[in-house]
Amino acid sequence: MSMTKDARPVNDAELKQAVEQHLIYTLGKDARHASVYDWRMALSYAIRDRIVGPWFHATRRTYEGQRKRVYYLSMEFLIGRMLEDAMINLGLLEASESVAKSLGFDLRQIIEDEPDAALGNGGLGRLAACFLESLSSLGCPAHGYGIRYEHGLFRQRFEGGQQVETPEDWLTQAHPWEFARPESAYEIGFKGEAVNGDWHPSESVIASAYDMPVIGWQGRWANTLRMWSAKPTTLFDLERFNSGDYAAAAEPEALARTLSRVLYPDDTTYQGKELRLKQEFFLTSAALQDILRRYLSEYDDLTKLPQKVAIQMNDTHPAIAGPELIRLLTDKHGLEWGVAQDIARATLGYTNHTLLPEALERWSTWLMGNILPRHMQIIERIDDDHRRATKRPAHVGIVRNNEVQMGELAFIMSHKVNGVSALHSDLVKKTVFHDLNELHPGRIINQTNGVTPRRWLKLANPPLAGLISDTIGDGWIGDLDQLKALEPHANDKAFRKDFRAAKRTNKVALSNWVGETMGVQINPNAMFDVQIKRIHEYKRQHLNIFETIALWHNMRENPDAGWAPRVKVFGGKSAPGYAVAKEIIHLINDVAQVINNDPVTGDMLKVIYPPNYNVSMAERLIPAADLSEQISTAGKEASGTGNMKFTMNGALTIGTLDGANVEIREHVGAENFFLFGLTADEVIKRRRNVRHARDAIEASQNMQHVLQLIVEGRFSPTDPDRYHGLVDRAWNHDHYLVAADFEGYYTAQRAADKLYLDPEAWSEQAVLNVARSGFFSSDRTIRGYMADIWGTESALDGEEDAA
Ligand code: F58
Repeated sequence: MSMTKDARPVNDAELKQAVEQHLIYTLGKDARHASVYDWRMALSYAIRDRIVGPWFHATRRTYEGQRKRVYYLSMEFLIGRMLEDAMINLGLLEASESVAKSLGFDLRQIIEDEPDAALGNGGLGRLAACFLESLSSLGCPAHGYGIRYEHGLFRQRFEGGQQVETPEDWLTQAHPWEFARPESAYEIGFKGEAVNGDWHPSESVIASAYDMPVIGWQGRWANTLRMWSAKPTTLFDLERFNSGDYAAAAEPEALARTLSRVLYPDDTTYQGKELRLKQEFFLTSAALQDILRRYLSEYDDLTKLPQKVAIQMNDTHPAIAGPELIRLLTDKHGLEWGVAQDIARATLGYTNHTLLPEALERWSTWLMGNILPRHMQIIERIDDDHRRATKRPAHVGIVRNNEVQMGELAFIMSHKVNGVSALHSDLVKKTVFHDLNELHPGRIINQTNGVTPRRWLKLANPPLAGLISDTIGDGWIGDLDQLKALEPHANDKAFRKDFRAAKRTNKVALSNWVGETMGVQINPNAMFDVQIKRIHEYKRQHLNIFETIALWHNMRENPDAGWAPRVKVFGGKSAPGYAVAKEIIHLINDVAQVINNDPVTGDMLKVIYPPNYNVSMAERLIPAADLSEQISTAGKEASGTGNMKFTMNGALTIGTLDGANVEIREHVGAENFFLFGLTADEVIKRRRNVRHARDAIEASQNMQHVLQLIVEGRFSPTDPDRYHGLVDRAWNHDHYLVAADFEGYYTAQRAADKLYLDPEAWSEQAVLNVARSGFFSSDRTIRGYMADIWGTESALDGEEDAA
């Protein structure tokens, strides 16, 4: 039995009754004819009912205490499935299991029937989802604001080894976790003319709200994720409809809905995409109008806004928030320009997630002026004020080369700017914002990313979570630093045996799934070596597949050399327009085809690439991993968060000194981490030698074999020229220094082999990785944001008695 905030005890019988009632009265189904979907909906509604109490309670407490609220604006929330997460945080998993048994449905099947909400591309979107969960677990009053995309990230299939994209349709079925709020609707304008602060948009849509409650650990607090859906201002043209022109009659609706139809899947380049800019403004303006409406329902003095409101911009995607907030404060609420600018700055914070020049947002002044004419005026004035106030060098500024630099705009309009790992924040100061940092010392700070241990350890890895709780109690779930208490158990033989058994359970489960879904048999005794993330040249999946080819070649040359058996697992999607990344996918699949059918290497080496990597697949793969691949070119991966999930789940890392790998290694101990590769400084120096790749390849027999095998068509026998371009780039345009790092990587992999062959030594190191991973909880990260950026406190502190 568990107790939630609405003080209604939930026992098995009550939950069972609630499920039955929903089945009958919400779904209108007779239990005899109920499908998996029906049971899932009935259980979801029954669980959702238990969230509503804590949700109302949290809202009331926030109003009553006149508490400061955090607003997290993000174009992406990669939340994944909700049901299991909610059951776990409410302590209702066991009760649900017993209800499933007595009603005759399979709980696992129900859980897996839920579509995976993929409203994000990768790390940035998943971080936002972990943050929401931690904000609720910590009792920090907060709202997430996002877009309710009808279609999340595309589905990935492989045809002949190549990525094919199809639309994702998570909203085709009813979505039981949301509440439509048609009364919360705002008009969002575009285009038209702006004269003397008077903007008359020539187009407009309605942003209509849908709320999802986000329940925290133990059901003590719940916040809201509010997502906007675009609706037309006029439903349809009745006159045209009556005259029989049905397509034209529906035009206004179709045009408006386009705005929230699809998530942008491109994480490489920013073409001048009008729709993307409109989406960004749509989210931002709706959120700001909603924030001001809520503030004014409680207070009347807008100059005190920063005392009650903190707004965080997740990357520059909502960076139009600076100008939009100024516009609302001046044009709509009559504040003075200077006052409005100060209020906006004191309210806004900006998180930077990338240094890649091609991913830094900029919009042509023409496009900005066309779509948002009033904002273009405001941006120019902000820029002028800044120029005058700072006497900055001529090359610094928001508007440069007829483009609006969104990073500069976000920086100048924020009181704090943060990077997402220690190394990244340092590089932010030294590179993209070097000059602005000198003009505004102290504005850039670091907040190293984290992940929620509820989803990424307790939910994803029941065998290990159970073992940990049996050993040190379950306080770690809400306070991950308590994992430290596992440290002494690292040299306890009996504990290590149990630890290996937990890992093995996960590996067997994964092997069965791979067998069933892909028809490939893998050996659970082999080392599971996993690289899962978006496919990108800087993340260097090609370094990994090159090493796989070298290993295969050397195994064949010398089969009895005592190799450690391996399964190389890849997962991830390429941006649809990113040809080089797609070529890497093709190569991995081609190599898998050859290696998996080679009788010489047999069980010693397999390559697995399950299609359509998403949050749910990560929950399957990470707990089963022995080795975590974090091999980006140093200086390129802002932080990484997958790296933290693997560490928490007892995988050892093979990685470069990049992003949060640096801090992971410091925490777990250098001796428990397979390090290789150039440092960020060395990368820059090495690139100055135009022959860096050629020199490295000429010095590496392994690299020569790999490139030779590829170029002679060994993995593409029906199309031997397929990878000539790829091999040419490896020799001549190796921007990400694959060749320079190859031998170091190969050697580190052999050190991993050696350790793997000694299970006692391997598991001792793996236990230490888990025990020392407490720092990487997103609870710690959120506490940092609360203290250093938002100035907010937990509403749960001192609430123990009331709980
Ligand atoms: C990621 N960025 C970083 N961007 O690459 C990763 O190192 C970091 O851990 C993570 O953010 C969280 O801080 C990322 O995922 C995107 O997906 C953008 C989507 C929109 C277009 C530009 C890239």
